[in-house]
Amino acid sequence: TTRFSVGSKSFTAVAINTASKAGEWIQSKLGDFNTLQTKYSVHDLVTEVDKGAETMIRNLIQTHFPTHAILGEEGVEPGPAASQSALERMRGEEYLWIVDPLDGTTNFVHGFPFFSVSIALAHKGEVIVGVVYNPIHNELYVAEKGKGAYLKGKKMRVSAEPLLTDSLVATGFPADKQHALPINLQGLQSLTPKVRNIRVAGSAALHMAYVAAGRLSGFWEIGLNSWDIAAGALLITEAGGKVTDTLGNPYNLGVRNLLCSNGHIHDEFAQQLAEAGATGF
Ligand code: 2AM
Ligand code: CA
Ligand code: CA
Ligand code: CA
Repeated sequence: TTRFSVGSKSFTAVAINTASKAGEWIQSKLGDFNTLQTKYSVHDLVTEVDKGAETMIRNLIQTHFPTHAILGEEGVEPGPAASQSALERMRGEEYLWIVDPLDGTTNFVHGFPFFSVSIALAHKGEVIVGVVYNPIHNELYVAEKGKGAYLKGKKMRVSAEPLLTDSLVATGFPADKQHALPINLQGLQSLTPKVRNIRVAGSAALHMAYVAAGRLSGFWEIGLNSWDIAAGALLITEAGGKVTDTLGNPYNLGVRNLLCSNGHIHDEFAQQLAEAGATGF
């Protein structure tokens, strides 16, 4: 057993293979899915494709690593309380796979081509492998702790922008319309005049991959879950960026109010959110 493998079985190879298979299947189901239900609220959608992709991912991981634990969005009751308690139950596991089978379900449902599969592996609470896959662009983002982050065989590097004013940043409109959304709208109002522009494309994991790839200089969102963030967090740190909560505390699996960036704009970014009273609730 090494840090990244058991015998000849590489954790990273399994993560890559699994994300690819799930992503291709998801893409094949675009415009061709049946069940559509709402979960926690009318804005919280789930399809048979979310569930099918998670089952596929669980089966593949279990085949290779039967002793590892798996935390996946569709294996948890809807809503923030259940999501947090599921993480608290499982975060002490030696090996924990953290899976969002389809990040960007609303986009998938509408045929808006911006969604991803996110798979992370944590060892004793620390993310050691992170993979995000966008099947539409055929872009697979891979990071291993201490070994860098890669896109199509090329090492990724965060953007060099030193100032918020020259930065393209992204956010998400949280599903929690009562608490998180009003706070994020406040943040948006404060940030928009301070940055070059803002994008809100609907997949937290993919936004984070874009920060790692230097296509965005920062991203923040209130009220996310561990499976939205875990893989992207390693992509960004391995690409030289910074991942914290909106108050600037270092990333850990329990972070829900996320701020990530190229590092250079991080303090200015955090300060703007704090001044706007938009760091969370
Ligand atoms: P999802 O598509 O996997 O549900 C968009 O702002 C981001 O918020 C996406 O990453 C999306 O992930 C997530 N999201 C959507 N609905 C959510 C909900 N009800 N609770 C928490 N996160 C949600
Ligand atoms: Ca969801
Ligand atoms: Ca998600
Ligand atoms: Ca999801």
